Amino acid sequence: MPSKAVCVLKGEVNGTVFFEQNDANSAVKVTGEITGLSKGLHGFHVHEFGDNTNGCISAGAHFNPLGKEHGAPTASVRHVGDLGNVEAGQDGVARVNIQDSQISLEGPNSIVGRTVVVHADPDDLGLGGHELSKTTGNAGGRLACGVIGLAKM
Ligand SMILES: [Cu+2]
Ligand SMILES: [Zn+2]
Repeated sequence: MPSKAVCVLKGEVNGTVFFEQNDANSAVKVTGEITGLSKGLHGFHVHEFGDNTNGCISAGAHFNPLGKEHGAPTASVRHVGDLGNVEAGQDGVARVNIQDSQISLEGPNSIVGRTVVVHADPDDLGLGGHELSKTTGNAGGRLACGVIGLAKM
C-alpha cells in the first residue's frame, strides 16, 4: 500500500521534505525544498530519534539499525539514514530530489517518527579521512531538523 510522510525542518534554515513509497519493498522518493542555506553541499540524514527536546542534538546519531559505518547513499556500507548531501544554489535554496532504497516508511528500516537533519557542512560520504568521516561524514553543526510523520494520502 502506498504511504506518504512529511517533515518540516526548523532551525537556522527552514524547509519541507516529502517521502513517498508505493509499497514496503519499493524505493522511497524524497522531494522538497530547503531555504536559507549557504551555497553548496550540506549533509542530509535521517537521525535515530524523533526527539527534539534539546533541539536537533536530541535526535541522536544517524539511523543505523544494521550497525554499519557511515557512507554514501550509493555505497553498500552505509547507515540506513545516510541520504548524502543536498545542494543549495546561489539563492540559498536546495531542491531535494532523491530516490533511496534503504529507507522505508514501514518495517525495520522505517524512518517514521525519526528526525531529518540538515547540516552546516558537506557530508564527505565516509571518504574524507577525518576522524568523524566514518560516523557522521564530518558534516558539522545541525542547522535545522524536524520529525518525520505520516502524511495524509
Ligand atoms: Cu546528520
Ligand atoms: Zn551516517
